[in-house]
Amino acid sequence: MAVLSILRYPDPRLHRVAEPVREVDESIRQLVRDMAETMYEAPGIGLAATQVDVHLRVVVIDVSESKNELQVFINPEIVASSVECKTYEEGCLSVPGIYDDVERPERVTVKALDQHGQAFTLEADGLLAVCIQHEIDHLNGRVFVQYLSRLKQGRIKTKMLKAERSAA
Ligand code: QAP
Ligand code: CO
Repeated sequence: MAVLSILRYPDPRLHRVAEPVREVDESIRQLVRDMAETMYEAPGIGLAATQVDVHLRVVVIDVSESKNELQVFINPEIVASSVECKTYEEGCLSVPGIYDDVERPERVTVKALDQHGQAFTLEADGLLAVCIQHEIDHLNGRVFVQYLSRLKQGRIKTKMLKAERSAA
């Protein structure tokens, strides 16, 4: 197991579109274990492979209070979304310290493979629904700040670049 380093916005690699996993093999299971360890260590509730500079369609999520309910989504696809939307204050491990409101469908049905290559379908609402949509966006090269105004995006970019410089 290993804690992987997380790309920080505005790193251009966060905008790459991830490739589907062809076969869920031991190397994918190793990636899932490393991503889970990275997410728990952060700590966070969701992480997409894109954020650790692996451009494959793999997501890990744990929205439980006890942090022992890992959910793995390989090649996730949203097959249905509710018309009703809900606003949630989102954050992101790739944009530390920044939280803002994003509106998304309130419920989604997601189809994916688990770490054994077994297909499953899940209906999600609440925080899990927000998290799944946020993480699938990462696989498509989209970071939540892109839902905010241009003005806010610019301010966030400047703030992140300054923080990066003072950390170096
Ligand atoms: C995505 O985000 C998410 O700024 C997962 O300093 C967020 O785990 C989905 C984190 C909200 C739904 C709602 C953020 C940790 C963690 C920070 C995360 C920070 C430290 C974010
Ligand atoms: Co994120």
